[in-house]
Amino acid sequence: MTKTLIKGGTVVTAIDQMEADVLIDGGKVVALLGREHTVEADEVVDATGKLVIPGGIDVHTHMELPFGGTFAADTFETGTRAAAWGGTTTIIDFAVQTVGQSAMDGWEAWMEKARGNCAIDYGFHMITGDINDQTLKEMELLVREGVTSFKMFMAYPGVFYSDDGQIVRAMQKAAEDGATICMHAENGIAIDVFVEQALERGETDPMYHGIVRKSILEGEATHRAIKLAELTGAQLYIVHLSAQEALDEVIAARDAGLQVFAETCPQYLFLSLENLGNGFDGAKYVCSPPLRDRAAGHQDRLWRGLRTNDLQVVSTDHCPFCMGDHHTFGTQKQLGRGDFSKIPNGMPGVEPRMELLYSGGVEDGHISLNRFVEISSTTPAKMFGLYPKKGTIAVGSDADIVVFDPAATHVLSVDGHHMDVDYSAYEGWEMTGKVDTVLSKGKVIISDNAYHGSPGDGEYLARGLSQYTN
Ligand code: DUC
Ligand code: ZN
Ligand code: ZN
Repeated sequence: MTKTLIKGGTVVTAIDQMEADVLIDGGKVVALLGREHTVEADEVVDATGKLVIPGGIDVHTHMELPFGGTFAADTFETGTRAAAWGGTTTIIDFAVQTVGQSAMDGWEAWMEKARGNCAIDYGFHMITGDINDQTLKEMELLVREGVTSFKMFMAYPGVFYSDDGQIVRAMQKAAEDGATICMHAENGIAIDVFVEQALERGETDPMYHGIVRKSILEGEATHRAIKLAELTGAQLYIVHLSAQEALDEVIAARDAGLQVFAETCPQYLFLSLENLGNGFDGAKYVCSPPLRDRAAGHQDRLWRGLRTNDLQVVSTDHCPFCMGDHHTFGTQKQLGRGDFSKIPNGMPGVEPRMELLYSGGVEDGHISLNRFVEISSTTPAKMFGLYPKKGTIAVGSDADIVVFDPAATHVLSVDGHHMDVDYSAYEGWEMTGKVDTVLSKGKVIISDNAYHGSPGDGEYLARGLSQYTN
C-alpha cells in the first residue's frame, strides 16, 4: 500500500481550518498531523500555500441522459473525468425508469453504462417515471441496493411526469423505507398551456422558454410537493431550486419543522434570464427550471438561502447538449431551431462547479470558506447517505481530496475544458482560485495539469439512508 502525505497545506472542512499534513494509507485518511512530525511517506504532495479540502460531491448529474430525441453529450467516461478536473470526486447520477419499464431494469441499465467507465466514485438516484404496484415493491429492493432516493417530475407531461396520486403513493412508500423523494417542482401541465400559446403567437426563440416557465409555477409545485410530503411523512428534497417563490415555500416548511431540503445550482446563482436572449445563442442556456430574472431578485435570495441554510446543497444538474450538430449522439440544441420547446433542456456544469463557487461565492463574499466546503461536499454526503466515507477529511474517510490554489487565476472557456460539449456557459469568466491536485481514494488523478487516472477507477457507491436532519 502506498503511503501519501499531503504536506504544508491548510486543511479546511465544513467546520475547521487547520495547519496540518494529511497522511493517507490504503486509500484512506489515517492521520492529520501537526507540522512538527517525522512521518515519512512514499509519495508527497506539496500543498504549501494551498487549501486542502474534501473532494466535491455533485449529487445531480445526467450522463448520457436520453432527452428530447437525443442524449446528454457526456458519457460516464467523459463526464466523470471532467468532474475530476474540476475537483469533484463523487457524483450521484440519475438512473431512469421509463413508462412501462421495471425500475430495477432501469437501474441495471444505468449500472451497465457506468461500470468500468468512471474516473471517480458514483452512486445513483432512481427516476421513477411509472409509479405502479410493481415499482413500489422495487423501490424497497432499490433501497437495499443503495439507491435510497427517488426523483419524481411534476413537469414534462407525457415523459417523466407523475400526477399527484402517483406522487402520494411513492411518498408513502419512501416514508415507510426511510428513502428520500427528490422533486422536480414545476407545474408542467400549466406550463404546457403557456408553451402552446406562445408558439401560436410565433414566439419561438429560446428566450420564450424562460418566459413561459414562470417562477410562480415553480413556487406552486414546490408548495404542493411539500404538502404531500407533510401528509405522507416522506423526506423531501427539492432539486435545482431556482425561484424565490419556491424558496419561500421551503423556508416556511422548514420553519414548521418539516424534513424538507433543497439544492440550487451555479447557473441559478450566476446566470439569469438575459442569457436566454441573443437569438438562437440563448439555446446554450435552456434548462429547466429556467434561468431567472435578476432584477426580480431571485439570485440574491438564493445566496441568502445558502447562507441561512434554507438551501443546503449546490449541485449542477449537469446535462450538456452541443450547439453544433456533429456530436456522436446526433443533432442536439439545433433540434429546437424555430421551436424553443424542442430544445433539449440542460447545461454543462460538472467541471466548473467548485471553482465557480469558490471564486463567485467565497472570493466575492457571498459565503464563507467553511460554508463552501459544506454545500459542495459535506452536506451532499450527509443528505444522501455517504458520510463520513465521503464529504470530509477525517481519520477513516476515503482520501478524496482536492489541493486548491486560492491565488491562481484562470479563465473558463470551451478551449481547455474537459466536458464533451462545444461551448462553455461561462465563456471568458475570470476565476480566482484553481483546482491544483485531485486525489481519489488516495490516488493522485489530477496534478501538473494532467490526468493520471483511468476509466474504471471509480466504483459504485451503495448509499445508506439520508443522515441529514433539520
Ligand atoms: N432539467 C434539465 O434542464 N435537464 C434535464 C432534466 C431536467 O429536469
Ligand atoms: Zn429536474
Ligand atoms: Zn436533473
